[in-house]
Amino acid sequence: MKDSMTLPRRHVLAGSAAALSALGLAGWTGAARAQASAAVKPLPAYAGWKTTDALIVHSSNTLETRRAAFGTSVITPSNRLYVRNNLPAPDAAILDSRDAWTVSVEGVKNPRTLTLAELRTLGVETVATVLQCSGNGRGFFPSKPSGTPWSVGAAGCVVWSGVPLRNVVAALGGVADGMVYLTGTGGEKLPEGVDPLSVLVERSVPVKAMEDALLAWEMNGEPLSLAHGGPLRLVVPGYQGVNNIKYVKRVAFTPVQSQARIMSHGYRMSPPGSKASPDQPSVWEMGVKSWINGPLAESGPLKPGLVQVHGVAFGGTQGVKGVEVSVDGGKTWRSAQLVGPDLGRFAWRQFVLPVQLEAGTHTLASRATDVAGNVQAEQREENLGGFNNTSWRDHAVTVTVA
Ligand SMILES: Nc1nc2c(c(=O)[nH]1)N[C@H]1C(S)=C(S)[C@@H](COP(=O)(O)O)O[C@H]1N2
Ligand SMILES: [Mo]
Repeated sequence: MKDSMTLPRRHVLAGSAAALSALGLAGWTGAARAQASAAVKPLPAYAGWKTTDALIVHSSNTLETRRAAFGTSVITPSNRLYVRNNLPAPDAAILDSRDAWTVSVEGVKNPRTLTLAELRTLGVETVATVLQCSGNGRGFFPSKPSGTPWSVGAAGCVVWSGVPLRNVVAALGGVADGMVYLTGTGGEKLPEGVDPLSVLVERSVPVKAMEDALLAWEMNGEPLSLAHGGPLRLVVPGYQGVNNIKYVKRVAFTPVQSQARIMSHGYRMSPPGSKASPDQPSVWEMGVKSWINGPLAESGPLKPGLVQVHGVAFGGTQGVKGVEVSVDGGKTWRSAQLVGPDLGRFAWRQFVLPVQLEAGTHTLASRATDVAGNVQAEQREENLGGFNNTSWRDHAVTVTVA
């Protein structure tokens, strides 16, 4: 571990004891160990500032927060937050002059292109939100849908600062008549030789989402990083990650949904065995969900006695009313305590329940209820893409006490 103080961590970690212990493989030997060590991929350059041992690198465009790395301080530190890019991240040069970044606002009475400098004059608001990929929990689908097999770590709770979109819209005369959707377009350079609509990151959400939306330039107290959409991001609180458009270049109020493939066919709740199509529900608002972040099996056997079962719970666009915890695989439940600051209805709440665990194997589960009375589902809703997994059963953890 000493070496890692003097050398960049990501070079040292590949194949090192630290990397294996981060994987929970400290006790492994031989072929399994060699294989696991080969599987430790370095962080991609645009996210090289992140904490290597807090993250699982699925690919250069998909980084997942380890379940044990969320901590218990509500906010997910930026250097531990997951990353998901559908296209390669833009060149870092787009951050060289942040204030000169432009966004075109269309489908309003007086459409216009504004610079980030101009946006800063229109207002500032701060909101804490759960940012979660709609594929979070896909790894629990027995049907093995294609796409990253995320466990729980394609999510985090972060604080955004920026201008409320409704302020911008008001300054431009209001939404034009007949508009039904709020459509955001990403500013990535598109690969050549392909139909732009097949790769463009452009998403539509119902126009009512404008009320809570921000054009954000700051995350967790720092100028927005390239990895998370800097210099400017459309944040749609309570909506699945894909609707939170990074490097946003265009915000349009539109009568119809975007024709981009990522909207028309991607991220649809397609029944198993069907084909994705635009008439199926899109992944928009997040459902009520919770999971346990400790204790976890990967930390090794627990000692008999008092254990603090803790985790996170959120309700999408609704606040969390309560969380129950089961230590017998869902047969019986007890109310956990919500702890830590309440950062509003779009943030997650931490919960904790002290329990006595005797020697044996225990399946721990959590089940959240939102303020509207919606209870976290027991079972996932099967679908082709492995989206919207809120199943408390899938998210249960089994620990050994010895
Ligand atoms: N411009 C743009 N915005 C995007 C994406 C993208 O590829 N390009 N990915 C989306 C998806 S699928 C998710 S889950 C979130 C991920 O946000 P993060 O990388 O900041 O964690 O960004 C969304 N916004
Ligand atoms: Mo996503």
